[in-house]
Amino acid sequence: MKFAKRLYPIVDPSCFPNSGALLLAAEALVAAGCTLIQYRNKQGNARQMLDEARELRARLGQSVKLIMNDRADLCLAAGFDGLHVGQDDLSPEAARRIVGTDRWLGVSTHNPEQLAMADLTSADYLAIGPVFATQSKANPDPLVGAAGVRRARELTHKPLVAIGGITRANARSVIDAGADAVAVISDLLRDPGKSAEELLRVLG
Ligand code: TZP
Ligand code: MG
Repeated sequence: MKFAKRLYPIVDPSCFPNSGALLLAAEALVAAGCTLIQYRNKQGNARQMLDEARELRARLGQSVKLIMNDRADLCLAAGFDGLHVGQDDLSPEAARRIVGTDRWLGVSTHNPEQLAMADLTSADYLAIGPVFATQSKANPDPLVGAAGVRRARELTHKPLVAIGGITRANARSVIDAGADAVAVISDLLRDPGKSAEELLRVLG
């Protein structure tokens, strides 16, 4: 696989006043040119998550790749295109058995050891972070900085996503350090369409 665009937006209901606002933001991201969106919900129950995920799919159509965070069951139930797992979720191989080979599987890592281990799995892409300070994750791992992205790039040939504190101001430096794409939550919250256009522009 290859990322069509260098921006990987994540929408998280904890950042929006209600479901309608999240759906509008996702539509604005797509209108701005985003072709891949992750749905990340750390608080909702399974029923709420599935309802919202199905609504995202219905509103955005099939041309956008939708990635479910954490939950293989909801990935399948909502008809999503991929699953993203972290170090405390299903292992990459357990997740792969559920989602199959046609869906994308991404794996989060936070240091060179985890990155090297994940590189040995069937993951389609790897994530490294947090690169910079972030308010969007509870109990974040230590920051890896641009140097951590550079080290990760040396350790894998898989597509590499950098995450954590990435903004219009620093996104280019993260790509220059070797990331193929940047995953962003907070720098897309204010005026998502315009923010995404600007990010896409600086990412080139
Ligand atoms: N994993 C590492 S940092 C992070 C996640 C999910 C949050 C990224 O959000 P933001 O607001 O772009 O820093
Ligand atoms: Mg997870």
